[in-house]
Amino acid sequence: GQVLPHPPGRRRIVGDVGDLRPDTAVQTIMQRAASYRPLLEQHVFRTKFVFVTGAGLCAELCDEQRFEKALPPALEALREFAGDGLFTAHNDEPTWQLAHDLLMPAFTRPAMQRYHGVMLEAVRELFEVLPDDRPVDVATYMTKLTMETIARAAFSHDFGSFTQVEPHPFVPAMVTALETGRRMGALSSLPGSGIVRRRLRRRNAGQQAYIDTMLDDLIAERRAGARTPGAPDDLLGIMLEQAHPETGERLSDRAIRYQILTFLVAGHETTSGALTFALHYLAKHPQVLAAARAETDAILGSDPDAEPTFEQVAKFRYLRRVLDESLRLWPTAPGFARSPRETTTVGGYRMRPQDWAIVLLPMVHRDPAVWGEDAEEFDPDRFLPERSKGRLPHSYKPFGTGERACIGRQFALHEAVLVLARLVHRFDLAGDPAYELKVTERLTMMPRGLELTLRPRVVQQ
Ligand code: MNH
Repeated sequence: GQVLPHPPGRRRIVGDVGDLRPDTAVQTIMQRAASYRPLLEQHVFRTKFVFVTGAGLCAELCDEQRFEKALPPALEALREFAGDGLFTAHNDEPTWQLAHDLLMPAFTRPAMQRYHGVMLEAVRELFEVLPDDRPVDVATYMTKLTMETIARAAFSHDFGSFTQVEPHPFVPAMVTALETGRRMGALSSLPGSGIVRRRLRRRNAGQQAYIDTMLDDLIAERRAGARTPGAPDDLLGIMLEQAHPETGERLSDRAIRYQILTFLVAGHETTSGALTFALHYLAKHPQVLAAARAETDAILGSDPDAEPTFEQVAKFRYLRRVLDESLRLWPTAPGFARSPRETTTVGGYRMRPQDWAIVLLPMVHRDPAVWGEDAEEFDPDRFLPERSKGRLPHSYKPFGTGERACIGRQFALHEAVLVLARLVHRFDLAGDPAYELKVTERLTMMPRGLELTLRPRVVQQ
């Protein structure tokens, strides 16, 4: 067979496990990959991983004619939790097309207008509970906000995140279930791990039962009220009431449960991570913060309670660049996997349909061939139209690619820009100057230990 570029250190049995730890695995691979472009190979026990680190190779894998989405072990493991929901469905599973066709209309521009009000209200409630005289853990509050926003917008369900100190019990239950899935996935390549996996599943049973009951109640509640006029036409309403316009097919209750879980998971942690990274960079770069704030003042005026209209959100061009640049350095979904439709050669290596490679986004997004020698620096102006012109296509992919790309992209961008605008317009951001960015990994990337004091701004007249 062919020999792929492989950093030294591979051992018998464990392969390249070395100092890989679940909560820093992506960052460890990033370090190992430092001088491996456009790709490298790693073995974790018996599983072979190919990571794509170069923008040119990423562009090739984004060619939908030749390649398609693949489910690497981490996503395969997530099926334990989210089944054939949109995110974890195999390309040829019929539920994907059905759910995709049914739900796409919920992410069009007119639909987004309906979510705008939900997003504004969630921010208002956040401001009521956000302490403004002491450092707060930014990720905690951003996660409450995005969780509440997706739950209300998609399922008209209030999690009460703002009125409780502790997160809604669904959140730890979900984290445990996800963690169990991840562990089982990691074990799947280990011979003789059946007993451990059964034990893990048993230990998770209580959490899973809690989640299942909650979702069943949510569905039953809505079913009971379905005939009352004015039942909300949110994602849940669409899934319960609509048949496919051409085939007449409907989603089963089980399929609906998987989609709800998918949207709750996919729809909140990625966005809260993006917001938290952006706030970190804003606090670290006073000139960037000043420019962002000047923009909010120009658009919203001097009243700190002013809320943007739907149309105004698209006008925060500078804040959008801040967000884009944050997602360049720290794409909160750090990768996606691709397989060739037919056996082919990429970068001089043969790939068969059963092979897959993971596009390692933080590396592609820092490829100096595209982003320059200062690729590691935070500079929102990289995304100015005049500087983006002529850039290699597919060198910036925080929302994935092709027909399996993120369905919630516009939702996430609208929400994140709106929240950033309200925050920088209203507050001064004071961080600990000694804080160095630390990143923790679950399924997504999230700053760890970032604390900021958000003091009401002193407005100079
Ligand atoms: Mn989202 C798919 C990133 C916000 C719902 N999302 C993807 C993929 C990436 C991604 C990357 C493709 C994964 C793959 O190819 O395996 N998503 C993000 C990021 C943010 C985000 C970085 C925020 C920032 N995502 C959201 C939001 C929602 C959402 C908000 C819901 C409202 N995402 C999805 C769903 C899919 C997805 C559903 C699966 C789409 C499909 O395969 O049909």
